[in-house]
Amino acid sequence: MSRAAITDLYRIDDLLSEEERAIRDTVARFIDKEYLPIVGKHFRNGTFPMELVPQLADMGVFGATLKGYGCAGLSNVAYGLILQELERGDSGLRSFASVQSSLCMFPIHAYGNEEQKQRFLPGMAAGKLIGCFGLTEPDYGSDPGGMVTRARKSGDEWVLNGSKMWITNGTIADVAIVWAKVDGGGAESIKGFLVEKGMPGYVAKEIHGKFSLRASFTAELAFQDVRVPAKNVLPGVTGLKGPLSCLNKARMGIGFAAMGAAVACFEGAREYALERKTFGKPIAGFQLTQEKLADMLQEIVKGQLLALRLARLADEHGKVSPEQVSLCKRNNVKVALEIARVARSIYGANGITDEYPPVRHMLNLESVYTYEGTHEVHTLILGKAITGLNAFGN
Ligand code: TGC
Ligand code: FAD
Repeated sequence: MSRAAITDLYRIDDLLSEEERAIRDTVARFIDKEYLPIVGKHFRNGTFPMELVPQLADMGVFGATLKGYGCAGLSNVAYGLILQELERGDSGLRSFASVQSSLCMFPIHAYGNEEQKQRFLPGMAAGKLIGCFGLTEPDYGSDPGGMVTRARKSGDEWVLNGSKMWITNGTIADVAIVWAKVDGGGAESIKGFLVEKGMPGYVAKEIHGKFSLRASFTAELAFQDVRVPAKNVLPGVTGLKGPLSCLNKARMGIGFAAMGAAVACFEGAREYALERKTFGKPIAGFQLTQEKLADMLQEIVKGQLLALRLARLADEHGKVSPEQVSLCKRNNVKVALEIARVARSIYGANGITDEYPPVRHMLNLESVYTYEGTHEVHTLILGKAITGLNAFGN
């Protein structure tokens, strides 16, 4: 059986439309030709290949599911397949696209006024304007409702004070969507502010020392009396449901994306196992290695079906429930992380180097396990849906 036929043992390909397959294959070719040859260098150096952004834009990656404003208007399935291929390259590349599309363009499209949409979306779709999403704070990650970033009304402006932590693309963003509580209110008062690069009092500082998501920029954002014009507030949403609705989109994409990392690890490990010989025969011929490969493939097939079903539900019904999203993100990231670890073991000592992909994916997936809602947060979202009891806090 060919490599592709083995990975797609259940012919999931047959469940996709021609358009979905075409966009996936276009992105896959881009990853193989343009990205895989350079990803190791970027991971080692802690950099991101900005020169590839125009090509990503040309393929319709940014704001892929949105309609109008230069966006491709694709299905959720097509978007998921794009993210799967990007993460087959590296989580850093996929994160760039998720943040730009689901976390920045989506809220402007869903909650912005016409002037904001015209001002930001076409440039973002073209990759000429980069966005970032500021929800997490140094002391409030899993519980964003506790955020202390505040905005106070002053004439026709808002005065923003506070900080955000672990913000993907923070140092390169032209616009940051910053979620803040207004006028001394609680979580129900949270609003989204479009904070633009260069606004006095706004500083983005790169976070160094990461062992994960190295081929991605991650920043701390600080706001000291930043005067944000009223025209830069998203008028269409108030409360925690604003940022959380963006997360639904991004988490659904991560369900597909994690399977991309898993496929890269599985295919690489299979190839390596067929070539590497010990005790006079390929390690792929040992039953223990075969069990590892069988477990990996089994979880990939299940995870891909899960992601596909979730996105189809979203396409057919216009929305999915948070617990449907949580189940997919929770399962697929966990199994992808296990697959990356097992793949790493098949490579033996070679597996700990950056010459082969599994340890890079393994390290990245540690972040994916934590961001977009930690594994534990998704457990509790499901727990609440199953029992009706809230196990989050008091
Ligand atoms: P709770 O009382 O449950 O809800 C508050 C309000 O929000 C509504 N809501 C949702 N709306 C839309 N989608 C969802 N998934 C929603 N979940 C809740 C809810 O109906 C309510 O609305 P209303 O109108 O009644 O006020 O809120 P809580 O404070 O108990 O928190 C719930 C919890 C823990 C599930 C939530 O806060 C959570 O998901 N925490 C995790 C935070 C998180 O995921 N942060 C991610 C930051 S961004 C990121 O990581 C980007 S990584 C880069 C990349 O993607 O590549
Ligand atoms: P904490 O909330 O402090 O959690 C620590 C541990 O406690 C976790 O294991 C958690 O599951 C557990 N825990 C917490 N509460 C409970 C509970 N009630 N019950 C059981 N266990 C619990 N954020 C953004 O806003 N924008 C971004 O662009 C962004 N990009 C990121 C990029 C990277 C590389 C990383 C690593 C993070 C990024 N984040 C971003 C932040 C990310 O969303 C948070 O790290 C995540 O939400 C968890 O918050 P925390 O790190 O503060 O952990």
